[in-house]
Amino acid sequence: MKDVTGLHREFDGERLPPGQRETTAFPVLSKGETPEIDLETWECSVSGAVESPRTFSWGEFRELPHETQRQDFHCVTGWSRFDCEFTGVPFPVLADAVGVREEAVHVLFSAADGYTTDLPLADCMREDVLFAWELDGEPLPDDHGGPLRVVTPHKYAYKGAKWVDGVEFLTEPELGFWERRGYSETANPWREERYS
Ligand SMILES: Nc1nc2c(c(=O)[nH]1)N[C@H]1C(S)=C(S)[C@@H](COP(=O)(O)O)O[C@H]1N2
Ligand SMILES: [Mo]
Repeated sequence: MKDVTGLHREFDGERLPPGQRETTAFPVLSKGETPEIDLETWECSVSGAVESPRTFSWGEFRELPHETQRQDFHCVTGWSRFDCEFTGVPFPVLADAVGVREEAVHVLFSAADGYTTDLPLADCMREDVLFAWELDGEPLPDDHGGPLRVVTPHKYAYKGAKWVDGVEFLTEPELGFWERRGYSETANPWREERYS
């Protein structure tokens, strides 16, 4: 299994970012209710500044090349969970499947509960940014974003949309749900970029 729990070194930080405490529980943080999602009709649309915009059915998404990684998870409210095992599709694999155009600079993720979050394209084009459907060897629990969520181990976890069903490649930045409400656009845990 690929282990990316050492990625804090890239950011000149300790494994536990400043101001965080480690928890072995996995709290649920959602802005509202957990949406009901039917895999028969589930679709994820990939749109914007790409060569071949398309939607993926659940079966199509699961056929993309995928892998399991050991990752740490840092919530902006102050807890970190070490050694999560996520299985899914690395962001660059999805990007490759649609062909990202040169004008694309930013990405807006959207989700079935109306949540959105945004990141610069360069912050997404990392093998450790996963579209994940498994956690610790089990299907991703509904409350944690099942059937599919994004995980961003190099950012606070609000950058990872649970119940993700849209990925839009943008030519200009656009703010997501929490980013519009004062959370940091960059969200680097080792610099404690919590608020903007
Ligand atoms: N769709 C969606 N994704 C979301 C959220 C949300 O409310 N809706 N909350 C974010 C926040 S603030 C955090 S900390 C993590 C929490 O993930 P967890 O509930 O699996 O711990 O999901 C992020 N992704
Ligand atoms: Mo959060």
